[in-house]
Amino acid sequence: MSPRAFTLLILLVQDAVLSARADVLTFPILPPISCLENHRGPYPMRLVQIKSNKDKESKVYYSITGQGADSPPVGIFVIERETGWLKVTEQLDREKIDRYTLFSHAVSASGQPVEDPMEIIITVMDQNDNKPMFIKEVFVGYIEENAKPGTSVMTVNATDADDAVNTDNGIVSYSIVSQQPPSPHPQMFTIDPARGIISVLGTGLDRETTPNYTLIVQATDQEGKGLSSTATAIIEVTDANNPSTDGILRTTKAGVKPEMPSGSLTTHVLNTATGLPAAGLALRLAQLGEPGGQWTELAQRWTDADGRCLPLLPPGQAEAGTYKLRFETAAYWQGLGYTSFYPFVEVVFTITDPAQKLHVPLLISPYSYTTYRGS
Ligand SMILES: [Ca+2]
Ligand SMILES: [Ca+2]
Ligand SMILES: [Ca+2]
Repeated sequence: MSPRAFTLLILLVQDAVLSARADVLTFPILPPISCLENHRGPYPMRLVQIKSNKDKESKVYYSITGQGADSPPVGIFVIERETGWLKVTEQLDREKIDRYTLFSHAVSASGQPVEDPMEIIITVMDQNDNKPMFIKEVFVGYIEENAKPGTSVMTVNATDADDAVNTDNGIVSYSIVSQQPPSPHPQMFTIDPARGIISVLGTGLDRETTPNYTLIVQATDQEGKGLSSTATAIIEVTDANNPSTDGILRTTKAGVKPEMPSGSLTTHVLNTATGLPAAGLALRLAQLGEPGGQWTELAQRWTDADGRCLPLLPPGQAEAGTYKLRFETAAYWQGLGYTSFYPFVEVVFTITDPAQKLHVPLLISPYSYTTYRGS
């Protein structure tokens, strides 16, 4: 039999179906049928009518096979046995399945095939139903205090589940929403909108006056015009004389003496729900006794308006060992009218080199916390 005898008639073109350029399409040149995800329906919704020319000679019955028809997810697509109307029975989700390959079959009343099976491809068209999502809640970067404008600091990344090939629904654009503190300039950093690379914009980075910056970064899809979400980028400004956190003192210029090592332990607490310092949060430092495993409390502090407190171990008082910082997070959140999932947060860490400055920040929301080794 000639395959050209099998014709496909696009009889109903709803806004869910946008592919048909002609009303009658002849096998084997079948363009994909497009169907919009999240279409409101009502369901079942007619897509196309399949028709065999053999129906002039005798009664023809239609059926479909393939993914979404008789293999999982079964029953997304059905065909009316006698009329050949192909229908979609429920809303499609492009992010789950973006393309279905079905085969239509036509048989006579006696069950004999009257046509070769015909391939029908249904592509699911995208709607912008996913926000960009940062791969982390908090990103941490380091920059040397004498870094020149243009020096890159760190990269932030967000993903978007939507289509970034045929639409801009999945194309993410990055921006900086805020910078804390806004000194010495409110725009000390800039971000590459396409790549998420944060780099130095302003001059005057100074570890002594501003040891770190908190940026709220935003990812917006549709190349900056669509849905958005935010994350926190912490930038630690490192000492030009001691740029690393490995505890090795280096001299950057000949004849310039490195700073005297000062063993001190500091922290700061940031509320990532607001991007602002967490003020009035109680914390305690304890040291693990060896042997015995008893914790001995060494210091108690409250965070100030900048989320900071006096050094927990003043210079010269650190010794190698295991320490624990306990942050009273529940009381802090309660004070703001929130319930915290974490009644307190304990960060246990090891000091191996007492001469090294150590900074242990904590970033909190009612449902998450992050800590990292600062400098
Ligand atoms: Ca979807
Ligand atoms: Ca989508
Ligand atoms: Ca999107």
